[in-house]
Amino acid sequence: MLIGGAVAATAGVTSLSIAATAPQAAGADTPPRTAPAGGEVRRVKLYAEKLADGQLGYGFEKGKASVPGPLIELNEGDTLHIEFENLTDVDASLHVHGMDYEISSDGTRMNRSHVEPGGTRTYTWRTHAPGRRKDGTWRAGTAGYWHYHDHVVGTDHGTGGIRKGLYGPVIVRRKGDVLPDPGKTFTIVFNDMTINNKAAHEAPTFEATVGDRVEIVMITHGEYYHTFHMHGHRWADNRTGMLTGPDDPTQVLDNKICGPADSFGFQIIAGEGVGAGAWMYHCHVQSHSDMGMAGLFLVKKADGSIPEYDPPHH
Ligand SMILES: [Cu+2]
Repeated sequence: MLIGGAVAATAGVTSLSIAATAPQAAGADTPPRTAPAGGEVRRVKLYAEKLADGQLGYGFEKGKASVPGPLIELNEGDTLHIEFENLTDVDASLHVHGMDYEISSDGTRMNRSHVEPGGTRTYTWRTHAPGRRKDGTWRAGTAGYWHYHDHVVGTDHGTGGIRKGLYGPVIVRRKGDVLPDPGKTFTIVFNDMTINNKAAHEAPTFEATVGDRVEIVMITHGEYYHTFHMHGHRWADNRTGMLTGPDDPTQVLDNKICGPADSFGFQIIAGEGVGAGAWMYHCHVQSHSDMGMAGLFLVKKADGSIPEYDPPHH
């Protein structure tokens, strides 16, 4: 397993990924790669900084912050030490959902685990596999689609930080979980009335080729409830978003209600059974989609073309 510089070299600064094998689009015809067992102790640098447009972002390198922040991927049993440096001019922090962390890694002002401008602090996240407690009850594992965010900027709940873009995705995998194709994990955040803090009607576009195994991490922040809808593709409403077999009773969806700080994720085979096209994803609250909470999942044919797609002219 890799961390920090080695990962940045292979996966760019937008993703902290396990990169276990050489990137190779497997498509849906060959067995997908699967997650290894965890247990690694890993380290990474994370910066919070002001972006050119006045928003705030997290990034693995100075000057490379983004909204959403970079994807952090772990396997159950891994421990991650995050050396967080606050390059903004206000107090900021790192608070995560779903992980095991001590109060000193809470990222809140109440227990002085925030970071002053120019300061650094190491936050430690631990994860664990599921198992039986000594009392016989079952303890859930950490695996899931989670997220991190600031908890200090603006208010003691990080309302200003989240509003300006200080949030990002975390995926914890269980040994044997199917992995998406390299570079095909996309994060979609409904934050107030924006998608990934983009202006209305300028939601991000995601691209894949028919047969790619694509993974979506969907997070909600802000003031409103939304419904996340994807055209032409469906997922299962469970931890992985995939059914385990013919008798798995999990409901299959193409639309899911989501509220502030919710997160979920799933994998789809791009264009499976429906082919290439400019497939929409959007909030299905009608006034919200009309106000611009809609983007495109561009699924290309093998030759790169997208039937019936008329790209926007700027
Ligand atoms: Cu909405």
